[in-house]
Amino acid sequence: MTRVRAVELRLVGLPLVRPFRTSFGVETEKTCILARVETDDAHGWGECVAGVDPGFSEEFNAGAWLAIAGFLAPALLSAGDIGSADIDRVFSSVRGNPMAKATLVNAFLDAELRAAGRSLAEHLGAVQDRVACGVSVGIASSTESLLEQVSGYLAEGYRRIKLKIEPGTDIERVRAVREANPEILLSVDANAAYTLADLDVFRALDELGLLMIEQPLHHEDLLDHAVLQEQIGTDLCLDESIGSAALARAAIELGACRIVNIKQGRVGGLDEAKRVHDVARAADVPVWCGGMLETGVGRASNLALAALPGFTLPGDTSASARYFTDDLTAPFEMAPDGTMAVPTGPGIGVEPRPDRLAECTIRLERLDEE
Ligand code: NPG
Repeated sequence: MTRVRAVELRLVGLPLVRPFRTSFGVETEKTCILARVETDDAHGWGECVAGVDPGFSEEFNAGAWLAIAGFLAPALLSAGDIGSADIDRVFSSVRGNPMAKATLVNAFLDAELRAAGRSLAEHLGAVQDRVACGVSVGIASSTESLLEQVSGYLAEGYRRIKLKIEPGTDIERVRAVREANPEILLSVDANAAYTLADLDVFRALDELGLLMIEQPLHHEDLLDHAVLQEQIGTDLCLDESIGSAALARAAIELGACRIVNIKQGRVGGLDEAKRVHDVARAADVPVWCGGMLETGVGRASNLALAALPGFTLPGDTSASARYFTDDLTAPFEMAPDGTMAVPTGPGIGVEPRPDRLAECTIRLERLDEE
């Protein structure tokens, strides 16, 4: 049990090595909120996975900042002596806002684990010390450029290629990648850009030996996903639809997916992510760790999560160099066999480098105990 004395919020911006285009927009810079929580015993870091605009989810940086500074941080600062198991109760007066909540939930957990000298991986129940890495390839300007990017990533050792698709930029592109690489683990991610009226597209994709089709339909359409899953052989995977362990249970029981993408930031933090893992595992549904172009702070948490036993598919846990020329932390590197080491130090096991952090900071606000 410990007391939170201060919460420091920053907005940081890091240029991406190449623009990342999805069916909902293009990003050229990673801009996110980082929180540093100070307790009586230690400090801890949390990264918010919200983006600049509400394209992927309802949450976005400016809104998440208000939710944290206006409600969540004050609740934490006035909570008295607490442990990470109490955080759901401390935040119970704020509905939704899982990305904003995850920022502080994870930062508090990091501080608690640092104080206890325990790693996040150990806390979550990790069973591996290295995890298999995949890479997510944004919508390219041409098929040639896509093929070139894919070959580059395969040469680096990535074990699974995920292609972003959108209506009109799908079957032909995916087929070209499959024909050039008949044996690789290949998946596609639509970020909810289709409807059941696009059944022909899914039937065509179904012929391409894909590992999964991720989030084809609107995030609220669990029933339509179940209908689609019945029509095709390829496993559906859900991402945006899985906002909590309860939703994971509903999606699995409805037959809306056969694979779950777990993003700790999307479900309200690391402990809820573990509960999503447990629900899926109990139903024999494989999971993998999604990514949100995180800096080293979020990446460290993702790697610990991806080391749990149910994570049997390669995650979007790519090397720092896939995103940034200079990460906030020491760079995460992938071995030529396509695996990355799970951090072993206390808490998330990494720390932003002060000089790089200062360089990337756009906005800073400190909230102290009253
Ligand atoms: O490697 O971190 C990564 C990116 C993986 O494709 C990826 N993320 O829809 O899952 C997604 C997508 C994303 C990125 C979504 C950023 C929202 C923001």
